[in-house]
Amino acid sequence: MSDHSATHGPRPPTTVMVLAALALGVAACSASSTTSEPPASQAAASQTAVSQAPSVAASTAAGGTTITMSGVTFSETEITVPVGKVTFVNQDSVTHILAEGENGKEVASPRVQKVSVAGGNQGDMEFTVAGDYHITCLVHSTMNMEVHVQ
Ligand SMILES: [Cu+2]
Repeated sequence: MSDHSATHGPRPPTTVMVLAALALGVAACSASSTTSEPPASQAAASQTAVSQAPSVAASTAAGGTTITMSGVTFSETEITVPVGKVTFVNQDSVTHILAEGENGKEVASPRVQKVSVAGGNQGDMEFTVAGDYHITCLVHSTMNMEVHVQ
């Protein structure tokens, strides 16, 4: 008879090491290099479109750019516009809440006031400072676009 030595030793806990590495990777993703101080108390009055009748032909809004939201998607993923307002036309039946941010989350110090646009309505975002903006919908995190203001 041969000698059956013990071959069932404890296995090394490799999964624990992988998890630790993942945690370190996540923690290293916080980069904060912006030192700008936005005038937060400036955009308080933007509800001026109450008295206007709902005009469907919004593609030629005077002095502005129009983005259409349909099928829970922006009509453009990236636009370049002058300083001023951008009009968002909601052709969906659901409300879209537009804000500066990404993936459904507003940035900590937004430079543009968020706007809630009910289904079938339209709303404006006022871009008063040149720069690059990520715009997202606080209701639908998959709605993301970029606005380059110059
Ligand atoms: Cu939305």
